[in-house]
Amino acid sequence: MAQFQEVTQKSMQHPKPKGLDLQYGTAGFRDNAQHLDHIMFRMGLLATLRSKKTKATIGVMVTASHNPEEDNGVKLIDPMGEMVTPAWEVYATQLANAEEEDLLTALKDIIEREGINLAEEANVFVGKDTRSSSASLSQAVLDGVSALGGHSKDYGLVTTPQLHYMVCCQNTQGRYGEATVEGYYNKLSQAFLQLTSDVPNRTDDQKHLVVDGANGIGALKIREMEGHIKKGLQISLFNDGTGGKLNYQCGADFVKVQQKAPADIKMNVGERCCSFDGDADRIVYYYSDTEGRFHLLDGDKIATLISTFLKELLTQAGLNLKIAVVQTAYANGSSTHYLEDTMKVIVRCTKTGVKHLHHAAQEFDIGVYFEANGHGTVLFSKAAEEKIQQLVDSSSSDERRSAAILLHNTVNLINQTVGDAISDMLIIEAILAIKGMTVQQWDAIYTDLPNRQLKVKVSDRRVIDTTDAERRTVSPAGLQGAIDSLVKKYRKARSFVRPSGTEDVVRVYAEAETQESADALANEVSLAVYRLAGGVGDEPKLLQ
Ligand code: G16
Repeated sequence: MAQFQEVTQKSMQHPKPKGLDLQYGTAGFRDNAQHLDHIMFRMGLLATLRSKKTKATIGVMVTASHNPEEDNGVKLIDPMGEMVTPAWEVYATQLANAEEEDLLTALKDIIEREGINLAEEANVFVGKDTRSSSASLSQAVLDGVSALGGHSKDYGLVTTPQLHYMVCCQNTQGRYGEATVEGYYNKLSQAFLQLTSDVPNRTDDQKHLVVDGANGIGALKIREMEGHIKKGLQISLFNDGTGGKLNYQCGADFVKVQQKAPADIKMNVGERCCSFDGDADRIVYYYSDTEGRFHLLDGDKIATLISTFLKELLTQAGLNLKIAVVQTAYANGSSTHYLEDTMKVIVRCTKTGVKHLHHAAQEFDIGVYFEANGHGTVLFSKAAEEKIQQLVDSSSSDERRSAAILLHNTVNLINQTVGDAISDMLIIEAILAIKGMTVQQWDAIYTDLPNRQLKVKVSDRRVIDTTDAERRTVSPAGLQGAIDSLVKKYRKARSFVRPSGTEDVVRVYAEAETQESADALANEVSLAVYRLAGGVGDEPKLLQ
């Protein structure tokens, strides 16, 4: 077939280095950008097949998110704007790793197994982040799409959540919104301004927010959006990409893991600050107190703030909807206790990776999901949205209807397709404004258990296998026993390890009653990983 000839020919311009084997990770392929040209071409092919199969538009985002500038990666987006279904992750890996001479066989295998009609139309939306490698890699995706006769639309520089949003808008024929960047700004800013318009006497200080753009795409997009929201929010933007390096000493991952403010940011005492990550799908908040101590408000605190707000509104609106919070093993123990014991909401724990949390959140009328690293959003079931809308349209008592209007605007402000730093920032700002709450009051809802995250280099991180939503290891032999004994040494302690799906490291998490204990436990568990799971290089250094 002519299409297959075209694939073979174009593939020669994007050759696979022989023997290179890459795995589909937590959120797609991610590696040094120099290894990814063939992967991008092939993901263009795969997205085209997925589009033919689903008869819908598919998205391909070129980004390595929180990773350093020299890395890159690709995220595939399914019709409703969610991450691609896990069954197709397997195809992605097969296609990515087929040697050049086996590429057509791998392609035909997917076509046959999925019963794809090649005559079907295909549409693929493509976006990219600001990395220097992203331009040529996104061209490779476009080449893959055209090789199989698909149509593509290149959105150029967009945040990951913006591309998820476009895909959803397109496949819902505009019901979710207009599939343009301007449409995204209009939808979110209108909802934000409506939510905050009735809040009396907000001072300029209360409207002010310091934003760390991680020197990435989020900085560009917040600049574009600023004009739409300035009546309700005044932003001081740092790490806007004009000087510093992407994600270097800045960004949500740096702030969360290092538990300190980004370099090159001006933070006054008590001032609300937030950091995006490299593709603006994560956000964390922070401030420093009068003693100069740094306070982090991570994904757990964000989930608590949002779920408390929604629960109160549901009560005021008299709506009986089931609300749950979905977390991962990284969730601070204090947050889980607070949500379950004080807030009385259902809490679920899944494996790391937004796709897992998203799926679990879909089981509830309202599913609030957040990873501690600041990646998360809220999902509203169709029934929940309808009940809210009915109340907005009704002539029920003022209090019930006012609560329903707030809920309605909240639904419009949230990007339900995936975690979105811009949308999350606006919902947090709106909630703080409506509740007249300072960042310190938000922080005081519960106190985090001190915690520490470390990374350990091993020769093959796949030797670590986990179970129970990654809270326990099943291999290598002896590791879980060693962790259990170490945890027993400390009060209120917990620790787990898991192989990262975005970096070539094993991640170690520990929490305990004091910071000294959390640090010591993290150190000791790192050493156990190093010794039992094939550590490379020097033994992990002890934290001082
Ligand atoms: C991606 C995923 C997140 C995950 C993070 C770290 O985020 O979307 O769900 O928490 O990687 O994953 P891991 O611990 O497996 O490296 P991002 O923002 O980097 O795309």
